[in-house]
Amino acid sequence: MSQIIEVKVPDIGDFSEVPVIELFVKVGDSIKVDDAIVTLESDKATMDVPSTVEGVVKEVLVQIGSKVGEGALLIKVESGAVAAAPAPQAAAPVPAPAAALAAAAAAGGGVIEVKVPDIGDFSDVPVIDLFVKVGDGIKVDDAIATLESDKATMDVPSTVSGVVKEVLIGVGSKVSEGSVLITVESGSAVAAAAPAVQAAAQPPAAAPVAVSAAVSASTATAAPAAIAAGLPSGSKVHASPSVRAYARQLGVDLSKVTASGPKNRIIKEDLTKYVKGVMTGAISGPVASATGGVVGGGVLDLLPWPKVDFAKFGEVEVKPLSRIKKISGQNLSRNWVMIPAVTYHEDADITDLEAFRVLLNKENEKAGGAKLTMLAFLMKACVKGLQKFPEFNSSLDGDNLVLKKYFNIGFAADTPNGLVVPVVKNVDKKSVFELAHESGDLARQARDGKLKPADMSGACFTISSLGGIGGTYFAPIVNAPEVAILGVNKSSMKPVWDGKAFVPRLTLPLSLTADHRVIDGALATRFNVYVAQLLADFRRVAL
Ligand code: CAO
Repeated sequence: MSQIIEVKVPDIGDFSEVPVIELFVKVGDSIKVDDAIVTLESDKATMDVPSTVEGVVKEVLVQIGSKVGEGALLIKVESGAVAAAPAPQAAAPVPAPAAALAAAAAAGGGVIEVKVPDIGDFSDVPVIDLFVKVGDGIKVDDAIATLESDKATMDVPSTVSGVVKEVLIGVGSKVSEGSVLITVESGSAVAAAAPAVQAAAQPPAAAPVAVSAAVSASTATAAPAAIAAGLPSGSKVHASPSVRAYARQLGVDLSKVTASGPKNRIIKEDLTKYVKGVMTGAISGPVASATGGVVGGGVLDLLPWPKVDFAKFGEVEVKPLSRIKKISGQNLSRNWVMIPAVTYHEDADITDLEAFRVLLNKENEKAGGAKLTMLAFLMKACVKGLQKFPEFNSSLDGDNLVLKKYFNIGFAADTPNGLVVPVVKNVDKKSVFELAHESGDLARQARDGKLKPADMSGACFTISSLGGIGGTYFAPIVNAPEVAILGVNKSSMKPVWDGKAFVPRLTLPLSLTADHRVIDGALATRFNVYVAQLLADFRRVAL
């Protein structure tokens, strides 16, 4: 017996009012299960909505440009006897694990394997986050693990409710479609209720993960395992992979965010609201201690990363980012977006200082001592600057400025694996020789990948010296929660007017980037002028 079945937009994550950009069916068409009906395009992803029934299209209720959300009616289909769907919504094919659950339910509960569903063209995908352990109670849709391919991060949700009996993967395991993740003992009560929930609520088997993958790929925020491990896992919260990735990018602990989405899901707007709350001081949280102050809401509405098939234009090689690059990339992005930073330039006359350094090095060479570097002199001069202008030795914490009474200087070190920032502690209490020795030692350890976390923490101010390489000026990015960073390029001889004639002077280009919320232009320029004076006549450091 034939019947008319409505085909609606399934759960498409956190999207609503999504425009239809392609329409594949017209009245009279024969359609099969999984045939695409429309393509929807959100600001993050394009996704096909497949048919969940077989039959003949009787009515098409959308057109290109229509805006739809979950539950919007797309088409009506007259299904013949072939259509298996007993009721419109229940027509969605039950994913494989749900079918297993149904079987278990029929048997009055049991141990069910939860496997990796269809994840598109990915295989041997590493697990970067694991949200469950043996003994945990788990519900349908609770995230079990996050997988990270080279293209996307994706959460695998549970398709059953019950108690986790076995966890067959760990962080770092590689999985593919069909790999067993966990086994769950479903109670008979749970099992009895679950099949109906599954059939009604689950979109077609391939849809959730495929859509999520597209979203994550387009936002291009695959979270490095190290960062994910460093942040609270958010294991008991519901959020799509794109929202999780966005939260990692912003350094937000999802368990602190109030959910407003369906089934208590955290949606992007919840995250934005939380971050705005932190920025304005209405909520205290990790973002506040990292940045403080107020950031305009628009800043957070990031556009998706452009996705280009480069191979279309020529040969390419795909090389994974190093762990250091992934971590520093996340930090740099946050600091670049969230700090209203301005860079101020100054030239320091280091003619006499360089002559003094060369002289000391000659003497020292004879004595077999360590080589004095310009970096060591710069550290000493900067600490004098921090002492004279204490705002430079501070960090924002919400509405407060934390002024530090110790003087630790970080310095950017270029290593084969990326940029790291070792920290020399208590620079005010050390001689230039000691600073040269210690910074040289730390730079060596950085290049050998031997720095410990303690060697890279506690900095008050950072120096980024490109002087050994070249360059004229650059604009370094403030290393939050510090409020300023000094960039240094290669010194060069320049003609300087001494009132009567041009004289050759060795000139060191300085580029100071400062957080404008703490340091305004006048203060920044005073700092630069003072440091340049110290470098021009280093005797002043002793005063
Ligand atoms: N002007 C001219 N010459 C300079 C100079 C300057 N400002 N700074 C250093 N030099 C010279 C040194 O005197 C040395 O010359 P000699 O070998 O003849 O003595 C040579 O350049 C190499 O110095 P170096 O850079 O190896 O040593 P350093 O102590 O000055 O710097 C370190 C150490 C760790 C800062 C450096 O090796 C490094 O990694 N720099 C890159 C930092 C970076 O990537 N910053 C950008 C971060 S993005 O914001």
